[in-house]
Amino acid sequence: MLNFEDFFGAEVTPEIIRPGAVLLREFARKDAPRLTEDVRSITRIVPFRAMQTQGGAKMSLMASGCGDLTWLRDEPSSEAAVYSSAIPEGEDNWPDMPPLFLDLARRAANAGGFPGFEPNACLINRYRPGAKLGLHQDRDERDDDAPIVSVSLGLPIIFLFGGLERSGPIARIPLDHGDVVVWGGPARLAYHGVLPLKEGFHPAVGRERINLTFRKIRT
Ligand code: MD3
Ligand code: FE
Repeated sequence: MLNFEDFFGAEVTPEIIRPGAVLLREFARKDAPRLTEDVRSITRIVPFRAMQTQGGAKMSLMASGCGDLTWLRDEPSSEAAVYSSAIPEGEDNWPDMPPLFLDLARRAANAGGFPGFEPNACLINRYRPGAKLGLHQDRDERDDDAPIVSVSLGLPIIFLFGGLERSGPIARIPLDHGDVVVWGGPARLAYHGVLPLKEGFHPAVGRERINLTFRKIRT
């Protein structure tokens, strides 16, 4: 069931970018300070690490994560991608998803028209000035029925949103602190990326942008 207050509450009006892609401007603004604190607690346990592309190239963003399972691509791998329940150092598991993460992801998915979303992983990307993310598809969750919910914190960035083929036209969408986007249905496998982060300083987050992506990974 769609939640009436999430959909029609005074706080946000959902903007449909394209079928399946719903922008909830400032949806996470109120929760941003606690979300940022939770990110800092997680990255004290699992520090941000440099990641690599499928081709083994070093990426400019750094990543951490939490949940049952999360993304690991910080080593060259013959596999397209690796999800592991163990942190790279071994021994311990990834930190649990903080209750606020889960709650926010569920509320956002609901407001975006994807009720019943139960993410089991959250990838945390960190961009410092100059960091970018090339056009790609997210295919590694092995569950295309579930949407991805993304939350932007800190410095603003220009998000690139293409179609199902790399060669198609690409929309530029500015994303700012507290903006949430739900990507599901026909938008789930669209090509996307971000332009290099511009220099700046955000009062709550500092000289960086943090992006949370909530995912349901089929194990
Ligand atoms: C559209 N992250 O981690 S979030 C990623 O800003 C990733 O860090 C970007 O792309 C970032 O894979 C973009 C927005 C996003 C996430 C997943 C999508 C947009 C998407 C999946 C399908 C279509
Ligand atoms: Fe992606």
